[in-house]
Amino acid sequence: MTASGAAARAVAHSNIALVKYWGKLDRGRNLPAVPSLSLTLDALYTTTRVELCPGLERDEATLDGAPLTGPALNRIVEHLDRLRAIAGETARARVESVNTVPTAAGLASSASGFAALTVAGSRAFGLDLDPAAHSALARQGSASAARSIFGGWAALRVGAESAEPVAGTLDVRLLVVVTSAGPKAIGSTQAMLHTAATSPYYSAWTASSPAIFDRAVAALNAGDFSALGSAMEQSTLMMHASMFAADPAVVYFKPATLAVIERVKELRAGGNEAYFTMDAGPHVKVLTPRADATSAARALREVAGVNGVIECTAGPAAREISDEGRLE
Ligand code: 2P0
Repeated sequence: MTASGAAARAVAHSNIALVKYWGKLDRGRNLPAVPSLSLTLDALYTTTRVELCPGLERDEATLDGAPLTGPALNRIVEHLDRLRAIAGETARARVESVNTVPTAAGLASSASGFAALTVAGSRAFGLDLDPAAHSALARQGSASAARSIFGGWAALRVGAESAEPVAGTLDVRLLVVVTSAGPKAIGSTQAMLHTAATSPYYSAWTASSPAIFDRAVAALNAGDFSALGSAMEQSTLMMHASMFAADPAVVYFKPATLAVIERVKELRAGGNEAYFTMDAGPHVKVLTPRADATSAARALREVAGVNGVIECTAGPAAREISDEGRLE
């Protein structure tokens, strides 16, 4: 049994998939239908504190100071239930999370959130788990969170319980090009289930993804930035094509999204190595070698409809931190 009032705090960084996860092999266990390859980012992270409160009737959670309710709270309660089941605990918990970017900017990530909740929560419940076990637990909260347990490059293979680190020596920057604010029209979990259920292109997507993943990992191993970038663009366009063909279509593109993509292509034609990827939202993420990052960021800030560019480098693994001071 854990001592009453046990508390722990953890930080986990967001990650951006170069080769995308989109679709579930097993919905109940949340196992991915396609392999994904990601880079964990230094600048975007979530800090989470979990405190056990044995007198509490129900779990409570806040995000950036605001109480969570409804489906957002339920997802956290379900995750705490997983930890309680392993720990043999019954105590309810108070969860506080803070994101580095305002949640409303549309960049808040379930990846960093569930990775931080897993590391802080497992420790608060008295568990001493290794990264693979953290990753397997985080995956059940949100599959992309499995990758955020690891720093740098990480892969989550088809049907895998846990993500794994991937070696890579390329010195890259990831520019998060923020094109608009506001909540997304449809969340990624719902959108991927809808794509799988209605898009005739979904089977082509799942059939094609392993080869794109293999190309990307080989490019990373070889230090071939251009080959990595072109695999990255093919993965995101194929994922979005599967959504376009859903019924009704899922379209995250906005005019500014396309304007940024055009600018990336112009940069490339001008000798600046830059490649784009997009997730379940209108923002564009641009991968460049370190040497090209500053000029690319300057050019992308000038595109109409761009609100800002966040320059990121490879970030560290999720970790427990000292449970002291303000949550930030
Ligand atoms: C990814 N995305 O690989 C892909 C690319 C969005 C587009 O993982 O249902 O929140 O919780 O397992 O991880 C977003 O989906 O989905 C995501 P669930 P998740 O990063």
